[in-house]
Amino acid sequence: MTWLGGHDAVLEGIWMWTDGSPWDYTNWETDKPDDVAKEENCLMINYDAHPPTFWNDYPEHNKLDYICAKDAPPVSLTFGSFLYKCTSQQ
Ligand SMILES: [Ca+2]
Ligand SMILES: [Ca+2]
Repeated sequence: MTWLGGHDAVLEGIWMWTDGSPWDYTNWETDKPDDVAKEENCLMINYDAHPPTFWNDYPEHNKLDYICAKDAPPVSLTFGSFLYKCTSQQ
């Protein structure tokens, strides 16, 4: 399970990126986001969905690996090379 930099912590149901990028793409699993117990405000990927690239909202008190984005180059690259993994478990 891995954090991406998305959240709806400011206003429930309004998702945004922590770096201010436009929220112009989503890849939610079919029944997500579901805000279980009204405490799921952060965007998680790489969990037991099929495929694991689907997104889920998840409570922010969980400590997970995370991914940060680098500036995109002017050419289109694959998902894996577009993202940069900053660190391992905190
Ligand atoms: Ca939420
Ligand atoms: Ca959820």
